[in-house]
Amino acid sequence: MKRGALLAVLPLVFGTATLLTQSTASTGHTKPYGTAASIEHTKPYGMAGSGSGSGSVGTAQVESKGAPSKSDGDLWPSCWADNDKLYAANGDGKGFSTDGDFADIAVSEINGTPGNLSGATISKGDQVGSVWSGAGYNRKPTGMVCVGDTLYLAVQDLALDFNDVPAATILKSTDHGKTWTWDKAKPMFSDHVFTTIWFADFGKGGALAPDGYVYAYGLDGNWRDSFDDTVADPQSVFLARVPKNKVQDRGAWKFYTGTGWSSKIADRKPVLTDTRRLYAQTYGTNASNLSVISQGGVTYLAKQKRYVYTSWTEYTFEFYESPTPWGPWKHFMSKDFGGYPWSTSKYGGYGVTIPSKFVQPDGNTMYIQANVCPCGGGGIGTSVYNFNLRKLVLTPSVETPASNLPGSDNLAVPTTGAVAISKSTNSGSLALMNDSAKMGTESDFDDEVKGATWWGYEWPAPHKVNTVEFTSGAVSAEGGYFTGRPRVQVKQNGAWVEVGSQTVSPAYPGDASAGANATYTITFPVQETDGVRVIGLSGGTRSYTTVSELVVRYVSQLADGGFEGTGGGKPAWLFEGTAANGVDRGLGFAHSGANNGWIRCTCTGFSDLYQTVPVTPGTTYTFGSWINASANLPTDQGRFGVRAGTTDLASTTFGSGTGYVHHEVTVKVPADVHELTVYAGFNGPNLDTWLQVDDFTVS
Ligand SMILES: [Ca+2]
Ligand SMILES: [Ca+2]
Ligand SMILES: [Ca+2]
Repeated sequence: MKRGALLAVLPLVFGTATLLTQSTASTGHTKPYGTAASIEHTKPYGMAGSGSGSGSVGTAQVESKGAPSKSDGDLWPSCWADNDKLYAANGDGKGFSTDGDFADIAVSEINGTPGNLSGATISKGDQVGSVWSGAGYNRKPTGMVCVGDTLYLAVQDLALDFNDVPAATILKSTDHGKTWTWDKAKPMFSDHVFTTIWFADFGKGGALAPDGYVYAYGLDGNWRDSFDDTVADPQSVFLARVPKNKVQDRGAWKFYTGTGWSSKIADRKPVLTDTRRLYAQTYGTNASNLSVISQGGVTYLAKQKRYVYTSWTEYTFEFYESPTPWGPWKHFMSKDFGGYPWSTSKYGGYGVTIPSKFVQPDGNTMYIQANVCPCGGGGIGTSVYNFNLRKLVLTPSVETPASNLPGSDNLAVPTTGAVAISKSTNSGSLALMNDSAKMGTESDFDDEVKGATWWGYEWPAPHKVNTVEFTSGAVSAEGGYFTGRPRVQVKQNGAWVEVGSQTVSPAYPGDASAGANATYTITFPVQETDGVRVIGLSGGTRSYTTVSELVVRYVSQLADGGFEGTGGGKPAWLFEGTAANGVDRGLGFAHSGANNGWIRCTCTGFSDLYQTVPVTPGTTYTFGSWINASANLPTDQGRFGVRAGTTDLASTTFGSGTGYVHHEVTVKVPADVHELTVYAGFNGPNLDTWLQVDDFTVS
């Protein structure tokens, strides 16, 4: 379908009874789909209006678990020095010399590649920072940057209960991390302002830096959501920069003001604010109502010309991208590992970073470092308390128009580049969604008392789609089904939008009787999109849904041929001419079901309802419709037919009748024609004339 044609939308018209009859039975004013807006705010991509411009992230795939290294500790901010070694600092652990002593902070030198790492602890404890705030606080590493072979390390005071960050400073090493120097008289940052600091990672020695500055990101208050709200939860990221040879000179720092740079820290304005709250309520007793801006990292991906900020919450990774260090930052992924307990095959983590050293030559494949503390709520055996890497693949978006032709192909098979997405995944894998088998079950039970639940796909490039076949997994009283009806949304310019004129077959019961491993086919008007998902309210006493297969197709079909579709978006049927037009809903005028389309006027000229249908060249199709024409329609002035562009391929005429009459035409699609337009209308006799139409078919 041409997207331009969709602009000539036919608004859904309710309460048309007064036009067609004298009846006042106008029950159609209730918006049939008011739930759509109420769910919008829970969509994962909460940055409204964020476009997926060329070069932005198209799909993101992150492993549900990492690979351990022989090391001990957490946080691990790192940098890649000119000597080709990776340096990283850990909190509360021995570092890479696991036969050494425990330290509250340590620095290690790391060699090797993901899966084959080795290293040694080179400094620790009082060699690496001061505690400024007295008893009740620890020193924690939050950021590291290599300027050539000079290392800088940001160290903060963190309350022992992890809920307060009053001070931070920056250490320097010119001997590859063995010894560190800093002003021991006072911290560079205090009063909870800019006290969680990390640096933009510009690759080996900072070689990819755009200028002569070191860029430093900072949070106020705490390093993540303050569970006890001792201090404000961070919801904004601030940015500063300093000439790379003056990193420890606090007076040389300048803070981003939204339009420029100021020496006054009070002038700083956020480069990113995200006020979303995740896991507003959980069934368990673990942390809830989590803010999403946390101590992470920013890594520059030179091939993609993108900055990626890796944030996280207790249960999720929250990733953002930007073309510059100062924005605009756009949220592109919420990877939800579910509430606790986690398992050894699925866990998230904190202190999330992408070490530039392990960005692969393709520019898309990289590794995430994240940790899980045995002190946390992850559950027995789920501690990941070492330098731990998992693969992340960020595939840039491709903005070439969709070119797929109608057919029987499943557009969700992995070879199309489809990446499965969901609210969360209980097992850690979504592989069963597109393995062509409608058996087994995956659930998004995740301990959240959640509203929206979804299963879908994203592609790097747009596809035309008009059918989704959703097959459930296991069902119980706890969940496994949608309350109400699952609906289809598609991604447009990075935001999820509702699709109009959806029909579900068989009818979805909206409760547990929807059944296990049962397939529901949702059809809708052709959408050109780089993402599609089935979304709805999660059912059961533990509010989750299940899936065993989700197929996406672009097929030769009419959308909403019976006018029974739901959804607040663009309708399937378009209109041309001067007559009034709309849909009768529940007025008793339908040929079948509750609704029918209509046109009516006292006018001249041709008016019709029409729809463009994807077809295959050389194939023969039969189009049908049931039409009821009013008494004033002269013989042969009604017309039902099929055209290619403006060329009529086949049509049949009719005049007034005494009820619904079936009309049918058969056409063979000419070469190189991939869409036909089916229509029903009349030449107005300048007398009050109407058509009721229903049950369009194509076969
Ligand atoms: Ca809080
Ligand atoms: Ca499957
Ligand atoms: Ca109908």
